[in-house]
Amino acid sequence: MELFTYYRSTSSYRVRIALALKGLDYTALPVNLIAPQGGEHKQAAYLALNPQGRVPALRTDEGALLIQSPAIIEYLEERYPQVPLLSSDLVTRAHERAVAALIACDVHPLHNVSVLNHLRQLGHDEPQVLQWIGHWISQGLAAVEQWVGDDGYCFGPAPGVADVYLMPQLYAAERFNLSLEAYPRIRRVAALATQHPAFIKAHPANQPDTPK
Ligand SMILES: N[C@@H](CCC(=O)N[C@@H](CS)C(=O)NCC(=O)O)C(=O)O
Repeated sequence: MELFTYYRSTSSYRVRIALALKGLDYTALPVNLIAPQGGEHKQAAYLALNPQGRVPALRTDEGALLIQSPAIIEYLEERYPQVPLLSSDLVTRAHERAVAALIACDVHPLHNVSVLNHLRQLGHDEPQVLQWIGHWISQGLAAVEQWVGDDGYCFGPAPGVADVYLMPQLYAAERFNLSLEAYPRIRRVAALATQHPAFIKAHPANQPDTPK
């Protein structure tokens, strides 16, 4: 498989964690979102693959090109079920998917690069942009804190899809200097995941395009 990825992209990071948890090999094809001559994701070569001009995109072993991290992660779950990322219990699966949707639909899109640039174009200064980011991330994490379980990862002893979405969101929170003090359950999950080899492998600090 080939993954079009950017080291700091939280959507790419989700897919990297899912691949690593499942022990799947892939070639990383970095797409520089902040190249000085203009982001590579907006150039014709990449737009021909993904007309939305965003990362990640995954080329499967069979040559299909997939976009949108939730669709890619579901594909991986169905195609490579050996290490499941969803519980066998239907209600727990719904809880896990709720965390994924909360982050992917209600938090991350509000602090995506293009959304922040649009705020700047509308005249908002950096403190206002940071306040916007902090508002939405904090609101989302406060809800996740109430939703996850009392021990282990988000929903039990093994990492699953909720953790796949949560850890990149925490990376974004850290990037924007947001405190996790108010979220003890989330901090417990983070303490476990930061020691897990799959999460370490997928981390933005450990990618081929990470600035040295
Ligand atoms: N819903 C998409 C979001 C993808 C997305 O927004 N990716 C960001 C990086 S995390 C991106 O490519 N941003 C470029 C831009 O907004 O111009 C997914 O989950 O794959």
